[in-house]
Amino acid sequence: MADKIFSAVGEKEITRAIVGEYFREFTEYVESDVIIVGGGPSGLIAGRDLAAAGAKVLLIERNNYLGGGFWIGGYLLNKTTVRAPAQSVLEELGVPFSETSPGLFVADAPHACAKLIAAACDAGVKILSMTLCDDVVLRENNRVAGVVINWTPVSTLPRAIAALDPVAIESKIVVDGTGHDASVVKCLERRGLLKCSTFGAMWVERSEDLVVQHTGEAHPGLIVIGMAVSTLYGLPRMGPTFGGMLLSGKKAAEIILGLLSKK
Ligand code: 48H
Repeated sequence: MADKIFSAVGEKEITRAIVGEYFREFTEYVESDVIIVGGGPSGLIAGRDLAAAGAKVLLIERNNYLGGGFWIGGYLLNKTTVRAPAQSVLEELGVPFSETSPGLFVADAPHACAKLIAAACDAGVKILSMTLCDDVVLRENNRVAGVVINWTPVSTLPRAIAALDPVAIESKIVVDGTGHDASVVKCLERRGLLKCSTFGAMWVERSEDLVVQHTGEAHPGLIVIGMAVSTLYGLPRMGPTFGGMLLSGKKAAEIILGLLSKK
């Protein structure tokens, strides 16, 4: 066997590769077609469909992992469920599943989540992890035209140490996929531009239809998806079932493609 198995690459090349590629991509995506805030199931499927249709999509996630609440299905058990017709999304992603009662499908949550993340990446969605969105960019008539971000750890530092401004990035459309927090919606509420409710009690038979029906443009330039829709409009919650999240993301992608075609 040869003495050396790996190429003669040292620390400086590895550091240059990481820093160089990160900032090359960041510079390119400072201006995107769509910025999706939140890498949960609704944000990932929306990003995947948009990027697959040719849109330039940047996804911002405050954690160092994607998937949001999709890794675990409820009660900390790693099975996930969807109700018909959302099993079609599992089929599309190549996730194995079974029907446990008519119209109810169960899959391994880590498998489903990993496939969804991979599908978004394969389609061309670019991702900024450990990045917190804490404000919006507004233009004429208060149209949302981008977001203000900072590295997540900065938000945990004492103000005296981290008295620094965030940076702003621009896009034609911003998507709030931040789940229960509805973080982007709340940026507008702080300015009196949108009135935000709080998600209602559990009622699965109603909630998922309502989330998909209410998915759309809540304010010029801002599309709200997934659990953020329930928080914004005070809709009932659905508990550990994810079909509404997936179909909300897919509906949003269709709406956004329509909006982009007019810009
Ligand atoms: C950057 C942020 C910020 C921010 C939040 O919670 P999620 O999984 O969201 P959805 O809507 O795609 O899916 C909801 C689902 O997981 C769920 O919880 C359900 C169905 N609950 C039902 C019920 O009854 O409770 O993901 C949101 C993502 C997370 O990864 C956050 O870390 C991220 O958004 N995020 N990222 N900047 N300001 N706020």
